[in-house]
Amino acid sequence: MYQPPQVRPSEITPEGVWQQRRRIMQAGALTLAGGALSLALPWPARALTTLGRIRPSPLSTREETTPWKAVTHYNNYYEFGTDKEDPAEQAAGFQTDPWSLRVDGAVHHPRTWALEDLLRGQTLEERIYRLRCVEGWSMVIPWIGFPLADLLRQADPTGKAKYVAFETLYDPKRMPGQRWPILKWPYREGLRLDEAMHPLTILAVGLYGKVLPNQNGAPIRLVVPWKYGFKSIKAIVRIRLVEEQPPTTWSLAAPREYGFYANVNPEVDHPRWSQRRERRIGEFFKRKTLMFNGYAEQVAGLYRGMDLKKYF
Ligand SMILES: Nc1nc2c(c(=O)[nH]1)N[C@H]1C(S)=C(S)[C@@H](COP(=O)(O)O)O[C@H]1N2
Ligand SMILES: [Mo]
Repeated sequence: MYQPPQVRPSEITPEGVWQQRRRIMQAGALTLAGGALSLALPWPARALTTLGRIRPSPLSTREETTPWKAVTHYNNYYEFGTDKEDPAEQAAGFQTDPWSLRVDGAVHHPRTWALEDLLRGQTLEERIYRLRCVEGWSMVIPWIGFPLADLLRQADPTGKAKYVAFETLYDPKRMPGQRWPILKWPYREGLRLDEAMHPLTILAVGLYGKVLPNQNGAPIRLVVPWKYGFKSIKAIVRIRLVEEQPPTTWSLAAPREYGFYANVNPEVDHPRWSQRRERRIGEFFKRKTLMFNGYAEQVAGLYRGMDLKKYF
C-alpha cells in the first residue's frame, strides 16, 4: 500500500502562496458575512471563498514547485495559439461564467451541472503534482481540485461503462484557435474507467491558491499526473461514460506518435525523440524521466500484464 508522506501545509506551500491563501480565506470570511459581495465574484472564486478551507492532500509530491510565472506563461493550449506564450495573452478575456458540465452516457444519473453547484458539494484539496509534457519539459504545480471519482460516483456508471470520454468547449468565437483546422475540434481525451476512478486523477479548478487561470484550462480541467500533459484536457464541457475506447485528439492527429494510454514511460521513445530525460522548467540540467512520472508505486498495477510498447 502507498504510504502518504506526513506533510503540513506550511511545508508544502511556498511562503508567497501561503500569504495569498490567508488573504483568500480572509476574503472567504468576508464573503460569508455579506452575500452581496460574493455575487460580485466570478463563480470559481465564489466557490473557493465560500469553502473557506482548501485542505492539503497527502498525495502531494514534496518537490519544489515551479514558479507561478512559468506555470501561467509557458502553456500548451492550441485553442489559444500554438506558441507557449500565446495562451496567457489570447485566453485573457475568455468568459467562463456561467459554465455547465454535462455528465452522461452509460450512467444511471445523467446530469448537466452548473459548475457552481458541482463545486458546492466538493471538498477541495491542494495537490502538488508533476506535469510532464511529451515535448520533454516538466513542472511541479500546486493544483486545487477534487477527485474525478467523486463526480463519476454521483453519476453512477452502469455495467456498460468501460471508458470515460472528455470534451473541451467548442466555440470558435471564444476560442480563436478553433477557426483553423490545426486539430480536430473540439479537443477530446479519454481514460479507461479504472484510470478515471484512480484517486490520483483530479478535476482541477485552481492552482497556487487561486482560481484556475484561463491559460491553464479554466474553469475546470483534468489532471492525470502519471500521463503526458496532453491527457490533461482543459475547459471541459462534457464527460461521457462509454463502452468503447474513445477517439482522442492527439491520437487522431498522429496515431504513430501519440497513443491512447500516453503513460509517461522513459522506455518507450516518441518516434522523433527519446523520452529518457526531461527539463524541469527553471532548471539547467536535464533529469532522468521516471516511470509513470514518478507515480509507479501507485499506478503500475493498473497496467499489469499489458505490453506498454504496444499500448503506448
Ligand atoms: N483543450 C486543450 N487541452 C489541453 C491542450 C490543448 O491544446 N487544448 N494541451 C495539452 C497539453 S499538450 C499539455 S502539455 C497541457 C499543458 O497544461 P498547462 O498549460 O496547464 O501546463 O494541457 C493539455 N490540455
Ligand atoms: Mo504537452
